[in-house]
Amino acid sequence: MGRAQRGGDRFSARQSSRRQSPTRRAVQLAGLALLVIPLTTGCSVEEVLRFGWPVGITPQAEAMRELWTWSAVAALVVGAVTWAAMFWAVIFHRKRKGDDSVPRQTQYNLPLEITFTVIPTIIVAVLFAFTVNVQNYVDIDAEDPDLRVDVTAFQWNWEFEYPDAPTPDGRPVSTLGTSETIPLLVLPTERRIEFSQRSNDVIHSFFVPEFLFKRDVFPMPEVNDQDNVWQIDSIDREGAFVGRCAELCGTYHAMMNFEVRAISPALFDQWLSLRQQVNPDTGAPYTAGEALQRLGCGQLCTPEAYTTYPFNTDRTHRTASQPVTSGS
Ligand SMILES: [Cu+2]
Repeated sequence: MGRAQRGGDRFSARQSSRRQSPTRRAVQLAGLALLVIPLTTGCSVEEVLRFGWPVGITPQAEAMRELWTWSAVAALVVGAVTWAAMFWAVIFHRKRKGDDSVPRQTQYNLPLEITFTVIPTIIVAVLFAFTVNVQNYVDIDAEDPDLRVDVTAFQWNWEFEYPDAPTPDGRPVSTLGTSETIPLLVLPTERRIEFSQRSNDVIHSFFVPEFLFKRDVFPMPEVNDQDNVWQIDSIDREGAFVGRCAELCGTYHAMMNFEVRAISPALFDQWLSLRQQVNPDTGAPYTAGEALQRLGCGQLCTPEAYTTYPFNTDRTHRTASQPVTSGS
């Protein structure tokens, strides 16, 4: 083989690699974007895999988040395979100029049709099994929870009662929200808590975004055949978390908020026992805020809610975003 011919071969090889370059460049760019976008937006892998969900604070929330993450990953994998097949057909099997022949027809290919039916059925069955598993865990009603809380919803506020903690007058410890105060739902971390909920009027919905869970609050749940009791294994992080009504229930629905205050079990026991005693300054049992203030555990024991604010019932009030101070 002469030197001139070898040079010619190298030239045509370079030419053909140049001809492939647009596709190759597109693939390289897509790969680079996949690497660079998560790195430059400062998102951690964990944050990316949450796909926008809040960070849950209960084991149930974490189980639901994992189900969501892996369902989304499975959907992305199926999506990538589908997009690849689509673009492969669009790019490499497109109609060429001057070629009017009909492409090879592949319909009624029985093995292919069976494969295309069986694979999605398996995907749906697997997703279904994982979903049922997590749902059963979220719906679990174990015997003897560490704490029981009765939740009552009404237009447009909440009452939280601790039925196993009576006050001197024999009624259970209760926290009632008003137009001026956001009710504080004080709960211990590291304990199994059972909520029983009912409504005094229309349908509401108990929703704490960090629980990644909400349940409709029905009037007369027994008559309406509703499972109104649910549990969480524990709250895994101390903090203040906003709670909301998630069912459109009338004029002030949007303002029907409360605040979960998750404190350590030892502090919670002190708080609950204070609430069963009379506050010498007022002559009445300690309110949720007074008892917290007495504990003095920094911001967590602030007597008023700070994740949301009370609503203003003055119908001529026109500044929606302005917080209203309680003055009490
Ligand atoms: Cu409501």
